[in-house]
Order: sequence, then structure tokens, then C-alpha cells
Amino acid sequence: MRIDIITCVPQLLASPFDHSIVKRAKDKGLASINVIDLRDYTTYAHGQLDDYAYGGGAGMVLMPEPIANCIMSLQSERKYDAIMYMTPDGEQFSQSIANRYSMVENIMILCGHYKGVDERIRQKFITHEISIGDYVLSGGELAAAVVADALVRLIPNVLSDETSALTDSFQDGLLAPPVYTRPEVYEGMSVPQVLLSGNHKAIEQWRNDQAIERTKTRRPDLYQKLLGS
Ligand code: 6GU
Repeated sequence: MRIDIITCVPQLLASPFDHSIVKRAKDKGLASINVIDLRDYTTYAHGQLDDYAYGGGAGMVLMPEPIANCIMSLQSERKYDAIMYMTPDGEQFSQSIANRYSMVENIMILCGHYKGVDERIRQKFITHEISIGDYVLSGGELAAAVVADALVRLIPNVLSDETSALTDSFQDGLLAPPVYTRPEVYEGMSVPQVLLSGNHKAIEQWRNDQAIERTKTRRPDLYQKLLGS
């Protein structure tokens, strides 16, 4: 999978993909993530990318031409399966959206900044507008990093058995059960006996019970959805 992220603040994405699972996916040749500096595509003097909003009011808007130049230049190189725009008024990102895109070849992600991008760019190019939650970030960059990370770890062969996505929270609609490692007793708190029993069936049962209990108490909304499905 190739993910191209277009931003006017590439420094914000300097290193999030150079560590851990995403780094390993890149090293294995299963993913490539490219950060593209919008300033390289500006058509205005002094690298200007934004301007005042028509109609007035606070905040700058990213102008359409540099973004269009950038998107069309990338499109001339390859076909994109999706062109996403990160925006708080987009569809809320979820594990099911991540699953849907984890199989595709090429994804472009456009990051807004300030008051966002000119509406006409959204109309002309964007296939999916995505938010990562109901709070406001300074720009789409950190949200794009969230989306890229969630997608890359789902690419086949990125995760090993030990890190399997199948046991992730949300993958089966449930929160993950609690986990423990050494020591067996920490600050007077013992690891649940069943996990030391070697009884794989009992362990599986306990984890499933815990996952259901956690979901019921912490995310009653998710639990109701499961009951309905
Ligand atoms: Cl995608 N962008 C911004 N600026 N803020 C957000 C967001 C995106 N998702 C949640 N808040």
C-alpha cells in the first residue's frame, strides 16, 4: 500500500512512521508513506498557500490551485483508490473504515489547516471526508497519522501472530480483555489464576467474558450494537 499525505506543515509528520509496526511494514516493503509538501506546488509568489475567507470572518483558507496542482501531479503518476480529506466535519473514523481501506493499493490524504481548504477542492477531488472524533485539532496532520497507522497495521503480513489484529479492541466489536505479564504478584496484586493454569480453553473463556464485561460497563453503546447484530 502506498499512502501519500499532502500537507502545508510537513514537519508535523516528520517521524511518526519511522518506528514500531509502521516502520517494520515499510522495511518489509508492504507499505510506503510519503509526505508531500504543498508549498512545492504553489502558484503564488512567496509560496503563499492560504488567503482570507470570502465573506470575512477569522481564519485563513487554503487556496484551491496549489492543492489541485499537487493532486493532479500525483494522479498523473498512478491511480488512487481513495482521496481522503481530514476534517472535523467528516465521517467519524472507525475500525470498519480502516478494514475497508486496508486492502487497497494507493491512498491520498489531504490535510486541512487553519479554516480548511476551499470547498471547491472538496467537490472536485475528494472521495471520502474523515474526522477522527468530536474535538478540534489545529490541522489534519495528526489525524492523517492516526488513519495511516490504523490502515498499515491491517495490511496482510504486517502483523505477526504475536501482534495479531484479530485480538485488537473493536476488531470483533468488543473491547480487548485485560493483559498481564511478569511479575506474578505486583504491589500485592496477583495475576488472575486462570491465566497461569495452562488451560487454554478456560483462558479463552475468561478473556471472552472479560471482553464482554468491559464492553458492557465502559461502552454500553457498543454493547447494545452487538446485542442487535
Ligand atoms: Cl480530521 N482535523 C481537524 N483539524 N480536527 C479534527 C479532525 C480532523 N478530526 C477530529 N478533529
